[in-house]
Amino acid sequence: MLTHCIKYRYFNVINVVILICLINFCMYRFLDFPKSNTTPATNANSKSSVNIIRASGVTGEGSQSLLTAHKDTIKGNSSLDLKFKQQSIKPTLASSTSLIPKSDIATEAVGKKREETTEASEKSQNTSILQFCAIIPPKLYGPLATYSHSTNFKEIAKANPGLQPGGRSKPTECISRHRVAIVIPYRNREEHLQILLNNLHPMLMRQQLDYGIFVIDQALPTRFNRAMLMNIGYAEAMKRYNYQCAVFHDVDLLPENDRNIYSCPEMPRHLSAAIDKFRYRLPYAGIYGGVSAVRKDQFEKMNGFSNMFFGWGGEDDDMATRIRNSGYKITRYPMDIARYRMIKHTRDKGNELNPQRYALLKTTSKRMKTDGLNSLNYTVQEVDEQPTHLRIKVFIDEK
Ligand code: UD2
Ligand code: MN
Repeated sequence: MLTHCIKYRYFNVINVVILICLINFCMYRFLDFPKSNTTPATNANSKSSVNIIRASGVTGEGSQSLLTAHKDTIKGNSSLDLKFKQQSIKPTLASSTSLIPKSDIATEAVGKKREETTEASEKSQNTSILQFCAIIPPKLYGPLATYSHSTNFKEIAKANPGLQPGGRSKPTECISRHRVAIVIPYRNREEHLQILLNNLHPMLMRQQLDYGIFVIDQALPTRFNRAMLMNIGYAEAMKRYNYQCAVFHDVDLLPENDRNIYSCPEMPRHLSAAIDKFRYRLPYAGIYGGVSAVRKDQFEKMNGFSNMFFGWGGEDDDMATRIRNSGYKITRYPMDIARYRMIKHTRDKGNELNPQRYALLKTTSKRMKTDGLNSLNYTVQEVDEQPTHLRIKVFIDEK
């Protein structure tokens, strides 16, 4: 009997074990209960990390770095390695904006640079060490409305705080990348000068230039000589400061886009490519009149402008030949940026059409070595420091 009982109990125990196994199997198969915690940690982690990326809606560059971090966690890298990896993924402008029109890329770049500059200026305030300004100035507007009213020079200076006597200015928040002498050939056009300066100063300040404005005023009675006045302006400016380049600027041209940056160019730049007077088109391919910029070393290699063009016309074409002969090329910004409005005017007395201009243009190549900066001869009659510009009155002898 005892042996029977033992056998029976034994049988019961086996039955119970089988029953438990059966119940367990059914629960896993049909009810999908959690697996035991002996499952490898890697699987669990990878699933939850990917879910985090999707759930938080992070896409593109951000998700990429998160994903990299996640993969490294799986491999068991240290958090230091992770940080390094995340930082080494940098967004590229091209990849993130490939579908945006070119003009908008410029805006985008300006925006990005603005952030950088803010950061830079904050840093500089903290450490009191100034950094170079951003390559693309952060506060540009793009297309500009031009002001046509003439205001006296004092008022213009008042409206542009930070302007130093003599028409000097440079950014205070960073070190300018460009030291530019703006040279204006001038005689008896005060209203135009007021209008120009009223438009120019705010723009040049936004462009974060270290600049000075030199108005070279030709005394009567000699015929007007625009090119020689520009040589004089260049020479006088260089005596006063270590400018890197010069912008030669007609008094009656008002810029219509502040992305037309008056910076020192790699190659001579014709800034006034599109003028309302010429229906915003180039009248001819080699035109170089109006507003142009040139680097110091290049201007000196060309021996500056000619001193021999008295009266209207030809001096700009002579310069275009000098540029070519010196191995340089005239460059221009796009036509929607290099835009100007010319203040309406008639031909000035003392600046009549120069009948010798065509004959002179035939000899540019021969003449340029001896006619220019190295043969410049003039007398300074007056130096007049105005709040908005330095006016230098000069006498030129017409032999
Ligand atoms: C064109 C050119 C200009 C120059 C000129 C021929 C363009 C846009 N402009 O201008 O650069 O080549 O032909 O010489 O291509 N000025 C005075 N007082 C005067 C006379 C002239 O201040 O009595 C100055 C002033 O800066 C003026 C500049 O010289 O803007 C050119 O003279 P313009 O305006 O009479 O000549 P314009 O408009 O035909
Ligand atoms: Mn003009």
